[in-house]
Amino acid sequence: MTKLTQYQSNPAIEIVTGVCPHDCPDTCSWQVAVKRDTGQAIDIWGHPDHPVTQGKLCGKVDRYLERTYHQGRLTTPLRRLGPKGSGEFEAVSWEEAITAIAARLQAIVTTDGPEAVLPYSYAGTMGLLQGEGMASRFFHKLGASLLERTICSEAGFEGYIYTIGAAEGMETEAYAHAKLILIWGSNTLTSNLHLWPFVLEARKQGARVIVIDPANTRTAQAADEWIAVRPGTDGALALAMMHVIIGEGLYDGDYVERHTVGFDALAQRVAEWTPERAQAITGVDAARIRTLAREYAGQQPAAIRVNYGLQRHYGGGMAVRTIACLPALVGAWRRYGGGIQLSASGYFRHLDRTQLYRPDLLAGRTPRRINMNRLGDALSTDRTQLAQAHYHPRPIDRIPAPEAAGPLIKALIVYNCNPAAVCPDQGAVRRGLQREDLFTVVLEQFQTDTADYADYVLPATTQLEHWDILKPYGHTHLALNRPAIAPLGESLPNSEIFRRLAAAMGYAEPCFQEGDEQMLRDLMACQTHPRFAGVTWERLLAEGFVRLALPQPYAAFAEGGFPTPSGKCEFYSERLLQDGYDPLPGYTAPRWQEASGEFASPAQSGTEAPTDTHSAAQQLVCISPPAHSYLNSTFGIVDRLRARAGEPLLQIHPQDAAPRGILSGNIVRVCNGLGEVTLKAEVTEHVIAGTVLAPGVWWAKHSPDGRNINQVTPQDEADMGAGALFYDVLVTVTRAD
Ligand SMILES: Nc1nc2c(c(=O)[nH]1)N[C@H]1C(S)=C(S)[C@@H](COP(=O)(O)OP(=O)(O)OC[C@H]3O[C@@H](n4cnc5c(=O)[nH]c(N)nc54)[C@H](O)[C@@H]3O)O[C@H]1N2
Ligand SMILES: Nc1nc2c(c(=O)[nH]1)N[C@H]1C(S)=C(S)[C@@H](COP(=O)(O)OP(=O)(O)OC[C@H]3O[C@@H](n4cnc5c(=O)[nH]c(N)nc54)[C@H](O)[C@@H]3O)O[C@H]1N2
Ligand SMILES: [Mo]
Repeated sequence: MTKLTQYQSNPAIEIVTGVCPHDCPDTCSWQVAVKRDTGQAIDIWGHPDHPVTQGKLCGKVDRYLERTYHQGRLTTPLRRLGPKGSGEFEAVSWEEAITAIAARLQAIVTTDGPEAVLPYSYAGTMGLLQGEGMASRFFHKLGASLLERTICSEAGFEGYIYTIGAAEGMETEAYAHAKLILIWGSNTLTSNLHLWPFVLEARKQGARVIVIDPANTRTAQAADEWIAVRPGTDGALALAMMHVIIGEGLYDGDYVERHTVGFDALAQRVAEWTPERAQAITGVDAARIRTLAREYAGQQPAAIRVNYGLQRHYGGGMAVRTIACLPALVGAWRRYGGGIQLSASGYFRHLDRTQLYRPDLLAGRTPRRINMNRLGDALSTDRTQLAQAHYHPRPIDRIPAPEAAGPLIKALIVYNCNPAAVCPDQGAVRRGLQREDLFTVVLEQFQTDTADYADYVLPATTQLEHWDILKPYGHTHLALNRPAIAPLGESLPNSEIFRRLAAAMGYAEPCFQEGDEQMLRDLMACQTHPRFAGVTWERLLAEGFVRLALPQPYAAFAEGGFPTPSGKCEFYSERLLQDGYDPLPGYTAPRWQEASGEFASPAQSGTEAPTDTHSAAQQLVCISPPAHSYLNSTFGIVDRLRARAGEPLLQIHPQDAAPRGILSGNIVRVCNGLGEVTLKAEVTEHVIAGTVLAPGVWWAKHSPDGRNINQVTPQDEADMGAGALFYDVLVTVTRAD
């Protein structure tokens, strides 16, 4: 008996349909069982009818009730008592908190100008309403600095768009029809679980599944083969695959002719990319690169699932841009089950959000744009650093002169985000948050690392307690979230908190009085793009989730029609050239490789593998991909999940552990010029030699010395989109005892 049938027959139970708010491609629809008499949620499960959720939640969101009813939930507004960072607060009323915050913001606007206020948010909820819905209206009216939300996917996203035109591609369901699946820079079983059943289905029909990753992840272990690649070198691998595919005439001449631009230039470019040259860079055997290229070209339809792991390096944009050329070269798009998916978010790019966000409230002002990855710089009182924090994603974009950087940030309003734990260069972020002249407000469900630095903490509702609409990035079903329970304590939805702040600031526009349901209904009513035909508020209310109006099955680009300027898949991109890049696929080395002197010149065509010195002094590349039981820092509070995650670890290969005298269980110090962190070593061959892996993201305050791995990650930008370099890090590892 399913949970649904079990509860359906019980008149004391109401079943409420909602959707997971978290930053994950799967965006699962769920059902919640609520006791009618007490209004308490007692159970939660995946929606059985959702074609991607298929009735199952992940091991984290399975625990969503534990998180919601956790004793650590914030239930009242708090005002800081102790020093910043100490976590000492007293409870105050909403009235008092809102009045004080509005007064302080008004004062800052008067003395420093509205750009001295910085909103800081990411994807604690991906909801359109509780994400930026009312918040955007508020900050647009204020004229605050604009935040460029670059922390996750921007480098790869931009790279992909140069080649394909938009973040569109294979639909998740199509993977079941592939003959070969390359999972490239993604740990599907951890971070995109609901893709896996489709992969298994393909496998049942004989497909081979290959994982390309520096770590032998659970996904790599479950696959047919693990191809171990050095971090940040995937572009070289893809170039060598194209070398073989073109050199051996394995490409699809007809598809190339009709649906791509720049083949001749591409052929010339990859001619120099022999597998031997790629071997020296990537660590992947040249013979294996050859057979991989042949398999990939020959096993059609061939599918690639590329994700964000490989673009958290300098050169990550170019790497994704290069990999995205592969399907068109071999004509993989022709058949359902072939192609590539980075993200499905592009399918929602026609969702009109102008009425929701109201950019017109800027009233002609063009506030500076701040790169969220450079929060440390943005909060600095040094104007050169503040200037660095201005968004400058492309080579043609300029950093302003220090005197033109604008006012110092005097107020930081954080919601849906935990920057003190998740941002690069934690030391710099904390120095900023410590500033006595910085006024910090944090909207949160829990007393996070960031909330510890707040002047005011405002208690926010969870997904069980508010309305929203979610736009997924791993499939094409828009979903509605209905509140299942009343807000806990005095907590309020983000939307209501910004509504109250707007009122206290004296903002008179009627849009600041609109209620949540009305905002969502209006959002759906104003959609005009054909993809939203039939995707209505009424259907969302009745069905919970609705697929975009796309054909089903949907074989994207089977007949070309790429949303690029040329309408074709762009091997050669004029737009890249205009933006200051190489217009052709190429290899942009990661920072660690340049810094360590390996392959300083990408043009050199060495055939030797790098000399592995294995000395204790040798620096190692440090990557910190998601821990299985966590979702960034969101589930760090849930005791059972924290117990499952164990302790903050550093996985290190035996060849690197031995010269340092490191054994499993030893405490190790991981440091570089930015900072240091103490972790427990796990000696394992599941990560390649020369690379260490620290699963993230732990709450800093749950870590031994109150710091996490972001002590050693840099603020520097990737080659595209001003993306983060979380995995392009060199560290020294030593025993701490
Ligand atoms: N359980 C869980 N699920 C999550 C998250 C979480 O924290 N926990 N986070 C969510 C979020 S915000 C996001 S953005 C997505 C993240 O989704 P992904 O970006 O797909 O993240 P991972 O699944 O960790 O995959 C990254 C993989 O890339 C590998 N990798 C690192 N560097 C390189 C490289 O240079 N080349 C290659 N080929 N591989 C590399 C890592 O070892 C890791 O196995 O997942 C979402 N889902
Ligand atoms: N070293 C390292 N650092 C990383 C990464 C990595 O792989 N390695 N991954 C990066 C990536 S991909 C991402 S996306 C970022 C994610 O960074 P964040 O967006 O900060 O994500 P979380 O850490 O999950 O924190 C989200 C916070 O939002 C809160 N929240 C959830 N819902 C609501 C709500 O409705 N209202 C309010 N007010 N708050 C809410 C949660 O309680 C939680 O504290 O981290 C990045 N940091
Ligand atoms: Mo992310």
